[in-house]
Parts: sequence; structure tokens; C-alpha cells
Amino acid sequence: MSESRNVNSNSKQEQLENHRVDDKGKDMTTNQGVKVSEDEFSLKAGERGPTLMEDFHFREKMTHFDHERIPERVVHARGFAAHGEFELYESMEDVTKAKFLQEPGSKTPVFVRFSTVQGSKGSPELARDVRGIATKFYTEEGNFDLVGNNMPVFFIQDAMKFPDLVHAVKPEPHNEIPQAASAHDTFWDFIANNQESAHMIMWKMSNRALPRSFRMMEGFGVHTFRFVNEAGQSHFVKFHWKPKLGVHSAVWDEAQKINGKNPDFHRADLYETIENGDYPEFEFGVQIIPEEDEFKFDFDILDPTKIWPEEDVPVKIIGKMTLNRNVDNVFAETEQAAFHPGHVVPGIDFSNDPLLQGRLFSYTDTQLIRLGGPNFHELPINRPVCPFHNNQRDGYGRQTINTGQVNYHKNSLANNTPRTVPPQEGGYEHYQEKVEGRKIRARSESFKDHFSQATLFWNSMTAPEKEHITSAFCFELGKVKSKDIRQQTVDMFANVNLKLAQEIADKVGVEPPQEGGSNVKKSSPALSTENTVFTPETRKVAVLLAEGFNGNEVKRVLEELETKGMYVEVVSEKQGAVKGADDVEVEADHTFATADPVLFDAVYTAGGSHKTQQFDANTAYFLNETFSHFKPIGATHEGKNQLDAENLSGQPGVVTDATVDDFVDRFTDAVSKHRFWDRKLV
Ligand code: HDE
Repeated sequence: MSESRNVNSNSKQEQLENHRVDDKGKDMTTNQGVKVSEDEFSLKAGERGPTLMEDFHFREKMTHFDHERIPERVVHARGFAAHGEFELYESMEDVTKAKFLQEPGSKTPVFVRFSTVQGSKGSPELARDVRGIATKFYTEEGNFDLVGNNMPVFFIQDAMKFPDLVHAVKPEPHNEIPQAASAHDTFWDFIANNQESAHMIMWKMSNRALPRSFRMMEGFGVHTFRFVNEAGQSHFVKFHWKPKLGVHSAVWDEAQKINGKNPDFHRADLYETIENGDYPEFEFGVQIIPEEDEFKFDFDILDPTKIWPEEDVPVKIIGKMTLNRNVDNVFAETEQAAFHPGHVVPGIDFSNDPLLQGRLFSYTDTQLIRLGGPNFHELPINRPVCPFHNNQRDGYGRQTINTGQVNYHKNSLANNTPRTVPPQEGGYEHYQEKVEGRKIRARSESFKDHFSQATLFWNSMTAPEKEHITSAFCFELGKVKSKDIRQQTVDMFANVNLKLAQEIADKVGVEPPQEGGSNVKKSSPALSTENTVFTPETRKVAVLLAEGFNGNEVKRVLEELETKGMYVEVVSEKQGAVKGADDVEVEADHTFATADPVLFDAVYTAGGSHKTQQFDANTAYFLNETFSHFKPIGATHEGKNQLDAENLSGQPGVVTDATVDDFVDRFTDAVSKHRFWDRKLV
């Protein structure tokens, strides 16, 4: 026990710090430590002669470079991560013996990697896609990885089908098109012919697939896991992350443009807010079902295409994760992080969900090829904070120098150590579930309702959310060349909602289905993102200023907006100081060439008495784009005239009050609402 004590949030950081190297100010050496006198010219036989084999420095440098890349993740290749800590609010002792869930107030270091699924490592981040949210808890009993997504269900019910799903969604093999997109024939062919995906597709067509920020999405463990307490009693559990800033999204036109203007939009947002000390926070929730209630639901709780509606099984909030430190080196930490749903600690166990069971195989296997051997657990980012001892030895990249003669169990030479530990003293024991059955390749009857919860999701959406889903379907199927696949898909979704299917059919040029519909009338308000948290905090406001702007008043507005937690960034015609009246000067953060309205949450324009025609044209573009993406607009002074000129005055979310105080209040209110769906777009 003594060795594994004293785990606190800094311990992982300290462990990582031991591996940090700062090359700044140091002499250059080869990897063998020999000082290098010349690093620009290879060793040649004569100044104009051939390069010599003997040049060990050149060979070493080039060989290392040639081997710099490792295979990217086959899915979730594009990702970004941060360090943080998890703090427990209340003890979960009654349901689990996991140590990090016992002491209220206790803190556990975490590392979280966010990702998209389809695109390759360099792909744009605003793809319409599922997001991964994989958390490594470095607990004193070993690592617990919660490898989840931002959607609570999955496309398939059995791991056997994962390679097929991924082949279908990835760029098509004959031309490697499209990148970071599912709008193509093979994906929709898979969907229409594997209808268990219906529920997940509803999520994927919804605004959840276009998060505004990694900080503004929910996370879900998806599968049913088990909690096991000290008495050996088991409860089924589902895990949730709830972002403190609420769940928010981009709109599709905006997302597509962000991908061009700043393909690193999500990582930049996470990096910047952490650097600013606005640490992203996610509350940790659990839904718990006692074992004896396993069969009380109208769905199978082992089926990963089903949610447990929060209104039926409430989410109990038990802790909070705060991300408070960016990585030092993306390759060493983010890229080499190896997550695994099978990394569990005593008190957390598995269910028989066939998707989860298959994942338990896949993740180690994939790390072997990606990280090049069986010692990836020794990489600094993957090492547990507690000691680890066993008889595993050798292999590529081994770093531990195991001393002594004994590398086998059982033995007498080392007094039969490392010794196994009984469950009462912390040894992991798998839950002794009774299992009986015939060996069979089959899907359980209880997994065969593919549409009820898809309709539940649809019923729970507000009108703008439904509109988002409908146009997402029209876009995605609109890109499908095969009319037959478009027809099959539309016919499939008639089972979810007939009117939805008919509307899509009309837009994508296929026969509107006449039969279908669903008897499900139930809805679950927790599924709608309209019922989330709304706040102005960390929202980005573009402030358009020209020379001669109303100095003192504008300065006050900017200060007030910043005090209320917004990020205010000035856009002007040139970089450097913008001079206003009253001897006020502000520094331009961007020019119109480097900024774009899609990169901001709101725009505020105050113009300036010396504004040019070009300034007006740029402002008009900002206002119209922001307006068409339903985002808040504020205008004072010359800015107001421009609103009139663009016919935007008086529209919802367009704020033009006379006094500074009124303006700040009303504009802040508009920024907190984020979007004004009731605007009339012409
Ligand atoms: Fe994964 N998944 N997955 N997955 N997954 C991987 O592991 C796999 C599934 C998820 O940031 C791979 O290290 C199978 C569900 C995340 O490093 C691979 C099945 C959920 C990440 C793999 C699934 C996830 C991965 C690729 C079906 C949500 C990124 C690289 C049985 C609960 C982790 C890697 C990171 C990554 C396999 C389904 C989440 C190949 C076989 C369901 C967040 O092992």
C-alpha cells in the first residue's frame, strides 16, 4: 500500500516533468552525446565531391527524420488533448469500491483527448462527425480510461461489424474521396443496409455533429458498464460528461466555411482558453440501474444503440473535471496516448454489450501497430501513477531495467514475488456474473427494435433542431450519386417519421414514401440542446473599428464586455493601433484579411468617422454573414447607419441601444442566447 499512496493531481505532472527536456541554450550533440561542430553541410570528398558514408552525423539525422511518423489512428486520427483533474463531489461507496470515487473532494489527475472520427490526422475539425472524448484517470489503483463519444449511442450493435462501418464511412477506396465527410455513396449504402444505425444517424444529422467547441459538448461512455461495491454487489451504470458551458453548435454553412478559414478551429479554441485560464469544466454523471431491474425497460440495456432516457433514469452528478494545462509536446503526449476501454480499476467492470466486448480486444491490438510494440504503457503519458510490477519483459522500446534473476511466476528464488493480491486487498476480480448459453452467432431478439428511440430523438427536437436534421439529410443524401441508395435511405427513415422522409425525398429527387411512421409519441426534453446552459462566457466578439471611432464610449463597451467574460477582438483595416476620438487608441487583433465572421460568435461595429468605402464593404460582409448564421449583432454610432443600409435593424438579436449601459446589457443578453432562429432570412 505504501508505494501507491499520495496520488494527487500534481503527481502525473511531476512524472511527466521528469521526461521534459529543454534544448534551449544547450550545445548540439548527436544522439550518442558527441558534440556537433557543423550541422549545415554533409561530409564530402572535396567541396564539389560526393557525400561520404562515414558521415555519421548526417546518417543519424536523416534516419531519425525518415522515421518520424507513426501510423495515424485508423479512426479518431484527428485529435487534440489537455491535462486536468477530476474532483469528486460525493462518495459512491454504496455502489462502487473504486478508490477515486470514495472521498468527496479527492482529486485525480486526468488526460483528455478530443477527436473527430472519419478524417485523417490533418483534416479540418468542423466535419459533420461524431466527436471522441477519451479520458484517462490516473488513479492510485491504476489507470481508468473512459473512452467515450459526444453521442450516447453507436451505429452498430456488434463489434464484428466495426471494420465494415469504418470502411464504408472512410474516403472511398478507388479515389480516396471525400475527406472528413460522410456525404458519399458507400456510407449511406452501409446505413440503408444496416438499419440498426437509425438512432445514431439521427444524432449524427443533428447539431450535435457540429460542436461549437470541444468545451461545449456532452460526453458519453455509450456502453453499459458495471459498478461493483465492497460487498460484491453489482449495479449497471452509464457514464456522462456535462459541459458547464452547455451544449452548443455551429450551423452547417458556418462549419463548412470555418473548415477553410481555420481548419484548427477546435484545437485553437481549447488551447487558447486554457492558456487564458478559462479552464474548461465538465461535470461527471452516472445513471444507475440495479441488477434486479435489468429487464424492466422496453429496450435491452445491453444494446449500444439505446439510451436510458434521463427522465426515466436520472443522471446523478458526482464530480467535475477541469482541464487546466496544455500539453508540452503534441506528439509525445497526445499522439502517443493509448486509450483502452479495458483499462479499468477494481469497482468498475464490464457488461455483455457485444460492442464493448469487441472493443476490449481491439484497442491493445491497435496500439501494437501504432506504437510499435508491447511497451507502450511505459511511455510517459501512458504510465500509471502507481507502481507496476509483473514478469513481462523485453520487446521493442523497453525502458524499464528489470533487475534480478527471476522473471516468472511461481518461483521460490524471489519468494514468489511479484505476488498476486486477493480482492479484499485490492486485487482486481472480475464480477462473477452467471452465464449460461449455447455457442451461437446471432443477434438477440431484444436488440431488434431499431426505430423507436430514433423517433424518440426526433420527437424531442425543437423546430430549429428538426430543420437542422432535415437539411443535414438533404445535404448528405444530395451528395450520394446512386439514386437507388437515396431511395433506400429515405424509405428507411420513413420508419422514424414519415413527414421527415417525404421532405427529404422531395429534395433529393426520389419517390416520397407513402407508408411508415411510428407509434412512438414519447419525447425526452433532456435530448434537446435548447434546454442547455446559456452564458456569454468565452464567447468571441469581433469588434469592427475604423479610424475616428467614438473613443471613450467604445472603450467602455469593450471593457464591460470583457468584464462579463467575453473575448473581444478588434478587427480593422490595418494591424497596429486604431486611433479613435478622445485620444483613445486600441490595438487591432486582426485585419479583414485575417479575420472572418464565421470565426466569431457575435459582431459589434462602431465604425469610425474616417471609415473608408472598403471598411463599409467589409463590415457589410461581416454583418450579413453573422446575420445569416443567426448570431448576435451590436451596432453603435456609425455602425447603426450601416445596419440600416443592410436592412438588418430591428431584427431579432440585432442590438442598437442609445446608452452605453443599455447597449452592454442588451448585447450581453443577445450573446448569451447565441442564436436567433426566428430571424427572417431573405
Ligand atoms: Fe473506438 N477505436 N472502436 N469507439 N474509439 C479507436 O483505438 C473500436 C467505439 C473511441 O483519443 C481505436 O487507439 C472498435 C465506440 C475514441 O486515442 C480502435 C469499436 C466508442 C477513440 C477503436 C469502436 C469509441 C477510439 C483507433 C466497435 C464510444 C479515440 C485508435 C466495437 C464509446 C481514442 C485507437 C483516442 C479509437 C476500435 C467503437 C470511442 C481501432 C473495434 C462505441 C474516443 O482501437
